[in-house]
Amino acid sequence: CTEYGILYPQDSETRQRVSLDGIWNFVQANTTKPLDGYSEHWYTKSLKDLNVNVQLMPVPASYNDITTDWTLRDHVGIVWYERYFHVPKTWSDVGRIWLRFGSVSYAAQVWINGVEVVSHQIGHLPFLVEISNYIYFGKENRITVSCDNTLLEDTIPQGKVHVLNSGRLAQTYTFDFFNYAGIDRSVFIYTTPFVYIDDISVTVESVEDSKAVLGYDVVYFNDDLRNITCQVDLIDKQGIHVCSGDCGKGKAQLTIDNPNLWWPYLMDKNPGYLYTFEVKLLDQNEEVVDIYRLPVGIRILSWTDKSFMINGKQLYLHGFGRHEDSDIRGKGLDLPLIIRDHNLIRWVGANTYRTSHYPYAEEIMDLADSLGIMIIDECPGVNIEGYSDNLLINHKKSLTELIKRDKNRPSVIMWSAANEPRTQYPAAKSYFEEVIKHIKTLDTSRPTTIVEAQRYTATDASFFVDIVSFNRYNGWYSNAGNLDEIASSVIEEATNWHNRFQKLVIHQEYGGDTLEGLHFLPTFIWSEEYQVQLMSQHFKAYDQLRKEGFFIGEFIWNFADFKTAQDYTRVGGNKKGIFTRNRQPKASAHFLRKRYWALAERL
Ligand code: GCB
Repeated sequence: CTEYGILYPQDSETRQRVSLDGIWNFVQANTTKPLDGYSEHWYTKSLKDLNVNVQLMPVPASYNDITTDWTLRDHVGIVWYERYFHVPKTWSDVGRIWLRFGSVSYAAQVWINGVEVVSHQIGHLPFLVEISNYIYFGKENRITVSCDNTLLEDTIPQGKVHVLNSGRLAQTYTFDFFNYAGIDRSVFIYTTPFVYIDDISVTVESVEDSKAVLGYDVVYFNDDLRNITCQVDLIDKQGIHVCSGDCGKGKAQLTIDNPNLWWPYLMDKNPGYLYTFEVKLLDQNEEVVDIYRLPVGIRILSWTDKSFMINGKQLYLHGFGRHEDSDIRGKGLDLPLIIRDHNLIRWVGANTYRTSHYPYAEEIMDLADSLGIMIIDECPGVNIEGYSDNLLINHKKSLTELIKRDKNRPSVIMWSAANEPRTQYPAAKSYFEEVIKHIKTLDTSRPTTIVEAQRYTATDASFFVDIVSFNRYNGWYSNAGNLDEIASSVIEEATNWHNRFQKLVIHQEYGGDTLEGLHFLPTFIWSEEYQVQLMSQHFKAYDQLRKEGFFIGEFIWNFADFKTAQDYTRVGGNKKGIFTRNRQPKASAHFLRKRYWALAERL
């Protein structure tokens, strides 16, 4: 399915969508024969007609925390999902019918009425397929999905599977967040006409002297060889037409006078200004054959080794690393949660976050676009090690799919190729040279980064990126309890990263676990007081570093507490959040709020 564009399904005059979200049938299978479901061809019949335990499972959601059964929470291997649906009769002659998953973690295989239609690997990324030829009209359809959460040495991310003495499989991985799995984002079926808009790319070529130039490229399919013209119209927030152009014949441009620029939150009274980029296919009679409306923001990024600018204005990034994570639904898309999160992000005064450590749901990215929150967009390459050709292929694939999905988003200001890869090994150098080169073949309008955990002397990977990022937990993993060592260590390390690589530098992760309600005077680790003190020592360092110009960002780890694998270093999960897992503030959230709002006033 990688040959297709991956535009989000949309209702319009020419398109209709039906959600397949809801309660599905679900079976936990064995990973090998018998009862893995493949050898028994479970996709050819209803799961309910099999002699297996069929459970109810919500979609979207991770399946792990829905039941009371720890063997499902810790399951390794295959599970099966199934549901039935009807298609409106009117769809029999509208054109094409598509099936699109926002993501299935980790690998999926999909059947419609017993016929395999698509398979996909790598979680957190959408995939689609045309299913027109497999759909019944006037009778029920069955969709069956097998989902495999196994992580191996060449999957992105990597993991290892062990056989325990009991014969049960156990998955291990080196990252700490819980390996949630399942159909964790929305599923749609939708229509397009036969002749349809497949992909749209919009870039901002220049913004100067009250003029902006947009570059664009529209790909459409016209296999019935009708005489089609393609037209784009830019429409502002008030619905006023701004300008038009032709499309479908390769790259073209639009010039906009006095554009309303897209500004980040707190840099303008109206952050996140979005135009509508309306693409139309018209037949000889000027009738609309297909129409797609893409929100676009006009903003341009530029950078040197001393500054990072948006629309010519200096940026200082202040925010968090986050996770898609919450009680019960795991990494499942949850609209109340994502709105609450973005209310909290604005309450704290953050202007940026990193989608640590994988691409977030498109509905989340839409919020960032429209609220003016900047995003460091990370692919699922977390803790990469054991560099192999297959791993590189999968890593590049994850970036291709991520960039295809997010290329038009004004909120995305940087691509993160990896978090904490083991860059101390010699093979890492050529591997990451390739990875960064690959990103540059897909997009040169945004800077790249690799979030490093090695010492600046131990890695060469950051020579290939535009912006150097490092994670360091002073006062926690190093020098726990020694608050007075923090400021000087941070200043020294950030300066050394800059001196070695001659690039902009961001401190992407710092922090300490904090149990809500635990208090100690004088301050002691794990208490709310300690988290605040640890932050204030970092702020001293950042205020000093900012004077140097090269230091452009501070990110506390983490926005909220999150679930981890079972481990004696984690009491009920990772507690480095400034918010609890159910999104209430710790003392640190109030403290961070003072700083972030003050930073915004200084910009
Ligand atoms: C890190 C990782 C992050 C962990 C964090 C921690 O360096 O990048 O994924 O959650 O440390 O709290 O250990």
